[in-house]
Amino acid sequence: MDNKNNPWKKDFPILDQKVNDEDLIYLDNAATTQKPQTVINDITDFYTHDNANVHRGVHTLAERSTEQFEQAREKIQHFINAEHSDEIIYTKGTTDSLNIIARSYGEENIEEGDEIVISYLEHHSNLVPWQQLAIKKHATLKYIELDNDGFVDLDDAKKKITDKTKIVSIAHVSNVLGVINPVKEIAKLAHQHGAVMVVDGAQSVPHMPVDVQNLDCDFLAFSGHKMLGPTGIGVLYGKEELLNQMSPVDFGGEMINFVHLYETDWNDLPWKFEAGTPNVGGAIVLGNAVDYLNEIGMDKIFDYEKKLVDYVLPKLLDIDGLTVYGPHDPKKHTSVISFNLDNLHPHDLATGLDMEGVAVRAGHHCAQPLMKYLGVSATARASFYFYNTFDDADTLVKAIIATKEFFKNGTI
Ligand code: 7TS
Repeated sequence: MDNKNNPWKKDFPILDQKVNDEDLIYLDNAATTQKPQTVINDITDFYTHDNANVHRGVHTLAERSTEQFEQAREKIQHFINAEHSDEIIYTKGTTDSLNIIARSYGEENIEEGDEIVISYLEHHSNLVPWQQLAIKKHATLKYIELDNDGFVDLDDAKKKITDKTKIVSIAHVSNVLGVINPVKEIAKLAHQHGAVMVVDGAQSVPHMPVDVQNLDCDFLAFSGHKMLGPTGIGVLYGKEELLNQMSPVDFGGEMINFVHLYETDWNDLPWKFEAGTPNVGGAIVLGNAVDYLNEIGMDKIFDYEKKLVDYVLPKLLDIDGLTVYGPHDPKKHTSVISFNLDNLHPHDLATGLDMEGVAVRAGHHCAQPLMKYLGVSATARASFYFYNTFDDADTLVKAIIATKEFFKNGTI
């Protein structure tokens, strides 16, 4: 499929530009995705016609914005197949969502000697909150090993999750290795031992159908900006029964039912967890981004990205001196692909690619323990989305080869 046959690329105006005199090829979608014109227009439309604070005015604009804000919540509910709309809490993003779980459920349920189980491939935002909770509560933080392909290893999960385990928290899709972890099976294990299952969906929800009832996870965290929406808006899904038992972590307006002089009654879900003026425009526009994704269909997005990986991964593996991390079988690899070129720092590789117009990320990808586990200090990473074409994949391969040639006599 060439650029002309990808029906979606043209919807993203930012992609139609030159970088260093070359066509921009944006392959940093795991960091953040670009926005289609319709979503960009929705931001302007909201602030041009409907902007008002929510849940507190009887005037027409306040009613309009409140209605759209709550409609967006229902769109997100259906998108991840949550049972109730009050299980969808607006947050700032995945990091915020995970911190809320740690500060509320974690603080209330973890005691000395309890275990929290994560894995070696977690993003810092699904690691540091649990690490700090474990330190504070004198609990034990345990790491599940990865198998040879980089998947969270189920056999090791069976050993690490015990009757002392209270919380298990795992990335659905790794932002470095591109693996889809067996979170449904791990949730089952967690539940057999009476623990709750948290899924970090930052890299899965934008790319594949995610059904929280099917996964039977207790919590799911994800970010709007990685799925065509604006920055500063994200979602915390939690099972209603658990959220109802949990205390809010932020206090102020919106999250109260009645404030007495010396005590306060909390508001109902989901507002109990949404103190202060929320990101009204962000939430509404995220709902519109969900509409755009639904119009294509998440199955179709997943299948298209699979075809891109089928096409590009063997070509990358063929480049002499290039090490690709994660599975080498394209069927096991999602569209996040990390690699290193022999004798070249990944920052130099990424700078070389930028000279060819190709945007990739280089660094530790907020996963320093994983870098240590892999025995590297950093990697370069190309991450595709459905608006990337097979031509983009070819350009990446050519640009890596060109960069290799450029640096062949060393970097100094
Ligand atoms: N979890 C995973 C698996 C992620 O990939 C990220 C962001 C986060 C959590 C945090 O999301 P945030 O929206 O709250 O920042 N990952 C990346 C990345 O790979 N490059 O930049 C951000």
